[in-house]
Amino acid sequence: MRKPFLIGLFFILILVLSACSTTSSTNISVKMTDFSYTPKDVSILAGKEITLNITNDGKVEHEFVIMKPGMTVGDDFGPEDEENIYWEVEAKPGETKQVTFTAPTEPGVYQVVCGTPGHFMAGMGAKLTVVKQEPNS
Ligand SMILES: [Cu+2]
Repeated sequence: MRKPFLIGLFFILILVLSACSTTSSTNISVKMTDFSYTPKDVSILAGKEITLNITNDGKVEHEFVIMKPGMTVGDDFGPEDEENIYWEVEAKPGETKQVTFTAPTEPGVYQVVCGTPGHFMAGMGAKLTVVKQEPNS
């Protein structure tokens, strides 16, 4: 009774994992509005140079701040969080720009927040998933 269920679960897990890895890339696009990111979950390849196309469709300046591994801001981004920043970029209202950064070598889920006071509190947060590159891709 139990075994087929476990095997089924195993294959579902494989499917989910492979689906995730095919969507990760070295070229990502993120749109910022007042006050959210689209998409809210971005997947990139560990250790690679990443090209980020970022657009601010909001009426105020926004930031895309990647926190260091295991680091999260509390209720909102504050001065105490500055030292825990892995990488950041900001964009003015209506601005679109292309920037590059090197992805963390450590796979995992990294917190992304807007560093403008009150914005993270207003819901401006996202998730950056760093995955190891598939050996055959
Ligand atoms: Cu913001």
